Amino acid sequence: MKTVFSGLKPSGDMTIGNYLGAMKYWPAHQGIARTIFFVPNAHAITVRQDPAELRKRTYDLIAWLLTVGLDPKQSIILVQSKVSAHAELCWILDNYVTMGELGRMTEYKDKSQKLGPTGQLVGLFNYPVLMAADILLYSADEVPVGEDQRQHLELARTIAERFNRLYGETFTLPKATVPKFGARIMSLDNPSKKMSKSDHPDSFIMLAETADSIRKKFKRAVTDSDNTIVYDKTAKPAVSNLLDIYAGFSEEEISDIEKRYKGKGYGDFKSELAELVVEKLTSLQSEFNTIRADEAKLDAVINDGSAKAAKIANEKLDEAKDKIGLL
Ligand code: ATP
Ligand code: LTN
Repeated sequence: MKTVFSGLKPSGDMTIGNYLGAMKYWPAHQGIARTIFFVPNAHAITVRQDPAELRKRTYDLIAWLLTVGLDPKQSIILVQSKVSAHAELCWILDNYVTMGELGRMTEYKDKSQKLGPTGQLVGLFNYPVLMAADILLYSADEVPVGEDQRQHLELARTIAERFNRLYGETFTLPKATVPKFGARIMSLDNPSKKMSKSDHPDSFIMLAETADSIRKKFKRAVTDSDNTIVYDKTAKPAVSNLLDIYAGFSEEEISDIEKRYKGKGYGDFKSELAELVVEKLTSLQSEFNTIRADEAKLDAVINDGSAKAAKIANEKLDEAKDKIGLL
């Protein structure tokens, strides 16, 4: 049975980009594969976080994972900071990757440029190695993520191959599985930038966004110059992004949506898109609110899942330590 593993970091409120590019696809793997999902909260501290907010968002995320259909009876659900093997394997793997390789990571280049010298923390630079440790500890075969994480997955694979070559078969080589549609939802006010939960509020729609705010944000979303609903990522990036969002929520083919809007303009399209998203998110939100209200139950999910995960992770960590001569 193959292992499917992925996670979302609690660095802001979940957006429809996180949902359409990643989370939405996770529950379908349950029952078919060994499924492990986690909250990489140690990754979130590579950018300054308010401690109370970080704690709250970690619970929010666990509640969202349950809301979209992950079942603690079928999947292992853990919080990264509860399993110390992640940090330990990260240190080991640090010695099998070069500064040059990490310096080429586009997410690091973008974030460090945006943050300036005081934000260029060692943890931010080392982020992809902790991510490799996360994945390799659980012998993940498939890691379902959005397009932006492909490069990090390739690095995890390179590190695993290098280690295996030196010490014999130790780590499973992971593969990114990126969805055909929705893998790169763009910002609503700038279709050349990916929608990101740590960006400014007009650029994204949160899963927790209110109905009024969803309507306002779609109304304000940038469009392209002619008034036609046609999917063309190069010539019409803004409308193509809105079509991706539409298709992601309605589960329709883009070509069917285009046909329905033939002869109609942006106004109709945007307001109907807003209503579709309002309907979907309102129903997810009501389920989320029920699940989120029971923090004791969330604690039980976290503790139980993290204990199960620690067993798997510690075994792999011990194997790696043994291979390189660490007692
Ligand atoms: P941050 O802004 O803090 O970097 P983020 O919004 O980019 O956060 P992550 O927690 O880094 O989100 O990503 C979680 C998952 O969501 C990953 O699999 C990532 O590829 C996916 N994802 C993030 N943004 C998008 C997007 N705009 N479109 C599609 N998938 C996305
Ligand atoms: N960097 C990832 C979050 C992440 C992750 C992982 C995803 C950290 N460790 C392991 C999959 C597997 C991101 O989505 N930005």
